[in-house]
Amino acid sequence: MIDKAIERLIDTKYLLVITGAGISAESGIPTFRGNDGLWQNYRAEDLATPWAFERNPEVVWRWYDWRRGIIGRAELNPGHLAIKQLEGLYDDFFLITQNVDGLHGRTGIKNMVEIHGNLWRARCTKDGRTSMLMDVPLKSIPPACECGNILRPDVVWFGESIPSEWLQKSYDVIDMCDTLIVAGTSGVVYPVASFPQSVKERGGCVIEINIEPTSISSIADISLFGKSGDLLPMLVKGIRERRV
Ligand code: BJW
Repeated sequence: MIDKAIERLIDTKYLLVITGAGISAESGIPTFRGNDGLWQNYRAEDLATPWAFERNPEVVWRWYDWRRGIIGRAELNPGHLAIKQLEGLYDDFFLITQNVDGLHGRTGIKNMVEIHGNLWRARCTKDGRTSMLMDVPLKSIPPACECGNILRPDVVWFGESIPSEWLQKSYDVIDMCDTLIVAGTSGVVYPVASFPQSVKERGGCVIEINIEPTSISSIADISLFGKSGDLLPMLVKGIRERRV
């Protein structure tokens, strides 16, 4: 299967990569739906909502502070680095990440959208101004904007719309790509969960990388089961060796 994937990648002109929490798991960052995603008996899905924030902004901010602590200490793993190397192997390349951890950005990757936002950024609940919040732990919770109103994490919660600019960019690259690698996502959160199907409908090839079958596996042309930190570097090595 890996050979088939490498062959396809050698013939690829425009490569699109979509990543989820699994890509950062080998950096020690809990996935969203894994058991390690639990925090003080809360499920991640119950905290990543505007309703949870409205009810109790302090609890939600403490959860983000806990995650920022883990992420701040985390190192990039071979999967992140391989994706940066893939960017260098294609004239046309784009990454859509659902992760808010900012780790892809740390590799220096340029052609990317963080479609669910970034937890190092905060947004004013009143005027929408964004600012970076790099302190861990935060000095005050919930943190306040210069204007005095409270800040929220600049991420996309359930029931909220993806900013239209990011969504449009995603649809543009889906139209243009001929191969999609989708790595480390359970593929249950929309609209991103629908992107592999959209690529297929436009005649593109879908290569899935995950430690286990997901809802994407049934439509994937090639499924590679294993850790993204092992498989992605193997793909990079194979492309480099066999490209003429
Ligand atoms: C490894 C590994 C290793 C482990 N190597 N692999 C259409 C149908 C039905 C519902 C909807 C729909 N359209 C919209 C909705 C509602 C909702 C939705 O999708 N609900 C579903 C759950 C049913 N979507 C939305 O609300 C979106 N908004 C929207 O569409 O607005 C318009 C609208 C609203 C309402 C109704 C209709 C239209 C917004 C979604 C925003 C999601 N935000 C979050 C939180 C971000 C902030 C934060 O992180 O704090 O984004 S939710 C959470 O899930 C987070 C993630 O980015 C996202 C995806 O999770 P991911 O990355 O897949 O993680 P896991 O944990 O699920 O999976 C990890 C995978 O890695 C697993 O498969 C492992 O096996 C694997 N793995 N180690 C490789 N080493």
